Amino acid sequence: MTSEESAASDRTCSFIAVIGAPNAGKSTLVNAFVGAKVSIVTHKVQTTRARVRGVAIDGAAQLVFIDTPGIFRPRRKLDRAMVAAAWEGLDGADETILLVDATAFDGEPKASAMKRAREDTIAIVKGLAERGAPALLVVNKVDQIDRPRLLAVASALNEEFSFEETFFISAARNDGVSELKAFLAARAPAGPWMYPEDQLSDISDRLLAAEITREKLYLRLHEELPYESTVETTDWRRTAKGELRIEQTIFVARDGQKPIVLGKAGQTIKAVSSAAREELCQLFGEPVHLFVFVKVRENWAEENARLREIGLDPTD
Ligand SMILES: Nc1nc2c(ncn2[C@@H]2O[C@H](COP(=O)(O)OP(=O)(O)OP(=O)(O)O)[C@@H](O)[C@H]2O)c(=O)[nH]1
Ligand SMILES: [Mg+2]
Repeated sequence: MTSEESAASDRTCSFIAVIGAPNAGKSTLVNAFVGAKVSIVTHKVQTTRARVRGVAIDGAAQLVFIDTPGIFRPRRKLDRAMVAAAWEGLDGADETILLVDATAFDGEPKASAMKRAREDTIAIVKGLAERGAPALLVVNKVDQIDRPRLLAVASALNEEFSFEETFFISAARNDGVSELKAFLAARAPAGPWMYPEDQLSDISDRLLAAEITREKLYLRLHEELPYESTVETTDWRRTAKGELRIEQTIFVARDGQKPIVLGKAGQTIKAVSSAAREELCQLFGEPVHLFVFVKVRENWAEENARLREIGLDPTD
């Protein structure tokens, strides 16, 4: 046996599903594990819409993290497909992490968003109990709350479900993430690596490019508008000079939303596309020509083709 073959035979590989209520910090955590941005992050709930795999290596272990959409009470076909995608993330996973935003459990809920995050989390814990699957409790955003209150959050949740272990982290500050990663690596089952060593995610460049534009859009739009919009990469080619040229379309649900996305004298769309272009240039390491259009498509959130385009499986 060559040394390379013996190294390969020692390898372990683990699939780790990361679930939780919207805005818990799941995508931030998966990015922190991978050490690169594979999934977009915003302060708004329901940012992630489909499952994204992020791949990290820790010694002999390859850890495949499955970032999932937040689990909440769904309304539209889009929402139902998102929640289904999150629960399906558990299928075939070796580990399940329930990520909880500690701030949502701190004291009496002050805002309706906190109340919703709590209710969503408790519903997920019940869902885990029904499945009878083991899970790890990871309490996030420890930078926001002091230790005794964090312990109270963890013990309250452990009363609802007997988690295998409890961890306290700050995904955004990369605090406690490497310890959690080492724990997962130590438990990874023996087996070959599922992805080539240099692959960081399973998302296509076309989809990642659309997601980056959606992130910039989410950061600029207010209230319901982000949830009522979607972004697709509609064209991807090399110019005669060999430069990367990308066309994207933002779909909104109503006529009145188009002028908001465009902004006064096109300022909003210009700011969105220039922020997206800048990030795409960095990501691909070359200049990118990006053209972003806006279209009204009333029922896009009910259309199978739109959902498939963003990596979802419309089940009904
Ligand atoms: N203070 C603090 N904020 C955090 C931490 N981790 C994530 N956040 C913030 O929480 C917000 C939500 O983060 P995301 O990673 O998008 O959360 P998510 O769970 O993927 O959200 P959905 O995709 O909408 O379900 C962002 O504003 C993050 O910057 C943390 O450790 N501390
Ligand atoms: Mg997310």
